[in-house]
Amino acid sequence: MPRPKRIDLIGIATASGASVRGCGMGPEALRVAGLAEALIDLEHSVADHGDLRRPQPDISTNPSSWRLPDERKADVLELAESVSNAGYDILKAGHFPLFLGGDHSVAMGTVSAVARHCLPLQKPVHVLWIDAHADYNTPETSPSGNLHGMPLALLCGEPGFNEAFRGEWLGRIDPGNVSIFGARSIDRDERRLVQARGVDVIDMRKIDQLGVVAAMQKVIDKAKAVGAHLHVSFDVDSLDPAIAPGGGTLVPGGLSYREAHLIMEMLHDSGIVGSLDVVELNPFLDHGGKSATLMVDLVASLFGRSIMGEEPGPVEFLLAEN
Ligand code: 4U7
Ligand code: MN
Ligand code: MN
Ligand code: MN
Repeated sequence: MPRPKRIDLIGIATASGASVRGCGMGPEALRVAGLAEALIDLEHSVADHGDLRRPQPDISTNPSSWRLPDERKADVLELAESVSNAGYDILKAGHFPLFLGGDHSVAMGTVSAVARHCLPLQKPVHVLWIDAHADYNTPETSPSGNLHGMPLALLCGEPGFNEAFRGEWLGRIDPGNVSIFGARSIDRDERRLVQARGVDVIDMRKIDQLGVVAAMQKVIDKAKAVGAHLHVSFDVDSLDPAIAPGGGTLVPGGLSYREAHLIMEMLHDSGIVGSLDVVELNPFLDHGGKSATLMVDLVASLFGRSIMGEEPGPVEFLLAEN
């Protein structure tokens, strides 16, 4: 039986990296859907730090629309810095940080926190990016200018980000230690970049062909082989829109209900997940809390909830059967 964890929740209530507003309400929707209660029910202890302070109000220079991406950049960077510092403190205290987004630009801060924490410990960091998108655009390749499509490129040290993006808060990861899981929408120049850097992209076709168990087991084995801290960044749009309509950048053909639960169960059994983001949940677009409730159930699976209340045999055994 794995030991109970001390899990620290921290909300980053922002949509500044996205073109669609509403995911700033994500942290509260996850709380209302019973996130802390689900974790406590699994015998973990939970501390909720509340939401980090928003740097600026959501006012637009053009009252009829959301502000332009450039006008939102300062918010994204201020938040990235405070997320990185808050996450670093949680990790240093030996707790498990559970970051509640917010749009996916918040991962500039969350992954930085993990990278900064692990660097002096000489512990490699593996990032598992569960997403319909690759989020590997740079300001030069991005078709939209939205920063939620760029966090991995920044974290992997891609050129094209100006000095505004640098600072003590920024941690670095190796693109060879990134696995993108569930992708089905990658922009042309973005695809060239991930290919050139050797990022491991487990797209939906691979998942369909290999099966989700073999596909996820490869990621876990790769991270385990180097003794990595596994950071999981879960974008709600990785899920099929039919089961998770609460997102601003939905793409058909996503992970099914059972596939998503199974990968979370496998991640739990791996014992190597050290931090988690739940991002891009948009309660304004959700249908009656459906996506928020599903996300809470998926997080519960990652923290040990199982149908029979016990661990099944190792997944290696299931694979060895034929
Ligand atoms: B998300 C996009 F062009 N690639 O860069 C972009 F398709 O965090 C979408 O994964 C990015 O939801 C989606 O704007 C970011 C677009
Ligand atoms: Mn994303
Ligand atoms: Mn996405
Ligand atoms: Mn999105």
